[in-house]
Amino acid sequence: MADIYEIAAEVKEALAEGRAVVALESTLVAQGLPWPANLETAQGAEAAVRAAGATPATIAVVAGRIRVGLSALELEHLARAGTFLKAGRRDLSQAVARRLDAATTVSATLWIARGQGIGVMATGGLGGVHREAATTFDVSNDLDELARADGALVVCSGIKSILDMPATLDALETRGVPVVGYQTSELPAFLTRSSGLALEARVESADEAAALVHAHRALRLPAAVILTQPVPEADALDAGAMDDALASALAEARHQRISGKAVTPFLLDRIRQATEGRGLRANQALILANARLAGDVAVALAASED
Ligand code: PSU
Ligand code: MN
Repeated sequence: MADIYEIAAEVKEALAEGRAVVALESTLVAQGLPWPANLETAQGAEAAVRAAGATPATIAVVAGRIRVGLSALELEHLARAGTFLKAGRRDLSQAVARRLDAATTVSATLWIARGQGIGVMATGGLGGVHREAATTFDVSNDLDELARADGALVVCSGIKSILDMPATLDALETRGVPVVGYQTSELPAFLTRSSGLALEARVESADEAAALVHAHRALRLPAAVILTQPVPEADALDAGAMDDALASALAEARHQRISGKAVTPFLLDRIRQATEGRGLRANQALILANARLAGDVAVALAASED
């Protein structure tokens, strides 16, 4: 079973030399965004990590091998094929045993990254408590993995606003996961900038973020640290458009009895259609900005952990 993992040469080298590496998840490529915007975004996220001076490691399962860092051709295959399963942490064993192709969610990506000594990852919006979780029990596996990620840093634009944001914020508190605003005192709301929910921690710079993560690690606290920045202003969806699109998407999901892990991709797709591409632009822009910020903090962390 030694060859379950395949680590890209540049990632291996960067890790061996103690240089900054940023893990990128692949569910947003395979399930979260449509072709060809998904490939553009995946390439753009890698470029943003490089521009910060860090090495990107996009994580996915290809024919049952866990890949940390994909070639340009493999990245294109992931984006184009349309056949990759969506794998949370619990789906990894089956993907490996049956030699499947699978994209990894935040929970699976975090697990794999940490196993390789990669302590920083970027995504779009976190999974969390769904709006009807009181009856469906639909709570993303992301939350449990975030609770036990040993000081990994996850950079995002808050919790996907298709979810119950206040409940998710509370669930993160229960699990001891710090949620830190990057130049904001409010939880960003994924495609829109503000949720109206106050955050208790805030940093102004990548260096300050790195210092907070450093302290969290020195304390050996078991949870991840979430660093959250609002979608860039120019690309943000306005709150009214988002609310309307979301209300009809939720009604349709209920009507069609969409359940389990199909819920998130379904809702994102409907919102994109209802907002005529503005939702897509916002989603792409925030992913690129998060990759850049993750790169900046990873570089600052690598310097401080020398
Ligand atoms: N961010 C995006 N789009 C996405 C996701 C994040 O901009 O599609 C993915 C992440 O992989 C996250 C997953 O882990 O959605 C959550 O899915 P679920 O609610 O089924 O746990
Ligand atoms: Mn779910």
